[in-house]
Amino acid sequence: MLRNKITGRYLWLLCLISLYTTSCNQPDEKVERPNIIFIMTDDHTTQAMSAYGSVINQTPNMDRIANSGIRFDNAFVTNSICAPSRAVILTGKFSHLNGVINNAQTFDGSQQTFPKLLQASGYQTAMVGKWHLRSDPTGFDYWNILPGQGHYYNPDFIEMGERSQREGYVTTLTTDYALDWVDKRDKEKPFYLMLHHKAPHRNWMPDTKHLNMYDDVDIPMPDNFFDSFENRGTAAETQEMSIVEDMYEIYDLKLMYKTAEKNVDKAFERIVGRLNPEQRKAFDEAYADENEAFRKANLTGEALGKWRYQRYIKDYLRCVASVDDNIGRVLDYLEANGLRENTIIVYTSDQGFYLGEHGWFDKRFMYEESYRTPFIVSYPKTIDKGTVSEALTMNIDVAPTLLEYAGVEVPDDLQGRSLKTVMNNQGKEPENWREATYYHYYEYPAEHAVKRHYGVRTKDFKLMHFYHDVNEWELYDLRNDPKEMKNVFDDAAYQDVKTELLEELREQQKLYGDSIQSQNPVEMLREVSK
Ligand code: SGN
Ligand code: CA
Repeated sequence: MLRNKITGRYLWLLCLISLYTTSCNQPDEKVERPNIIFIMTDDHTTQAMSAYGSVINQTPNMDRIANSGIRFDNAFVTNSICAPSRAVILTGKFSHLNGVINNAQTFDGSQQTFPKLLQASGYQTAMVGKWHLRSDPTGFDYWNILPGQGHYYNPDFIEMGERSQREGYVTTLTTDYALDWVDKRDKEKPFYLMLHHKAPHRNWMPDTKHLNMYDDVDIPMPDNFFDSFENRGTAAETQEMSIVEDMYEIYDLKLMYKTAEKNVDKAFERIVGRLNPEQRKAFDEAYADENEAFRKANLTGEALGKWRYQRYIKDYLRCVASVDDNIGRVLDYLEANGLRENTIIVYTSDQGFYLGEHGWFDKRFMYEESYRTPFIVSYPKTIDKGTVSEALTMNIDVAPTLLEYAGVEVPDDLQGRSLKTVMNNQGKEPENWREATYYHYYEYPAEHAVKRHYGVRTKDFKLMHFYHDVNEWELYDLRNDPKEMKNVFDDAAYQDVKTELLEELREQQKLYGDSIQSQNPVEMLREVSK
């Protein structure tokens, strides 16, 4: 009897406690919140992903993510360059508001970011790999980052403020550290992990195990590789990102032996100086025969262009292969530990990249290849397998999307829109979805000489304005000219489209609070350092 009374009271107390915790803890702890892994590469573009129909390589592990979830075919960045893209993702705000308009600026880590909001709501948070925002990461329980651009071989890492050199290949090490953290986490709480790879950023140094991949094949070349830039503006013509003219023979193309005795490129020497003797031997041997044959062949003109393209693209794809292998390790880990079902996995890049289109490497332009970014998401619990979405999205949407999935209120000042409805509804856009995306690039004068520009893109057209030391407009009909080879801004047949897009541009600038004047002229004049 007495025993029953005590049990009764105890149960009543338990009920009270549980009622209290349910109403006080936001969000409702009874609902299991998803884990989130946000994987981002540096300069990986959709043309080199089989999930997006690549004709030059296979990425089977990235396909595992896409096939088990959703692929966004119209995912764009707001400013196609590294640090700005990262700041946009963290804050959900355009560059002119988050303070990082180019790679030279330091991210103010005291501002609101979505990892901070996740952390405050009870998530364990970690950031591993390339960070590139100059200030230390904030909002993470654990961080282990590459200083600046980081190195491919035996890179330094800064782990919670302590810098040391690690032995190994950067993509594998970054994955190792990320998985170690996931493994050691508090298993009672959901986690959020940012896993940021350096690869496949310039100067494309493959892991030793991939050095001979693609040795015996010819990678197809884009048909506009030898572009004459007719019917385009000054900016496309005066850029310095040509594979033929602007790539360094030693640093980029690994022609170590061409001028080895007299003129070894100093930057490259410093980088290969990090390799241990075994790595160095594998590296040197991998290129030796081809370099020798190249030296004897004395190629010129188109033949030289083709050779340079093959050397570039193969190294780029070899770096991608390592990313893909390591994504496979992450997926295997999640599957082996029963975490696949309740983990949202995002795979994206800080922007797209040119793989020889227009004869280019690098990014920065609002032209399709560097404007579009890969964006695939898997969350088996609510996203149907094999979904494809045409919805126009931007990287400002990452923050609100992940906050909403985590059950955290999305602050009003975020400029992006949550993609949760799109994802949970077979990729379909709600009726009031945006009809255009907005872009603004500022880093000029700077490396690669891509002029400042801003613009809007609808599903069918793109309008761009290049400014600062030029004043030129470009308009492309993406339905009939998807490779953007002909500017139709002054074409009489497009006058109505032009008027509409100019109006759209004004609306977008109003919506996001941007204008050419929003830049800080003093900051703009600072030399952009590497
Ligand atoms: C380095 C590269 C550039 C590249 C920028 C920005 N040059 O400066 O080719 O555009 O990074 O890249 S290098 O000689 O140092 O390799 S970003 O992805 O970090 O924005
Ligand atoms: Ca980048």
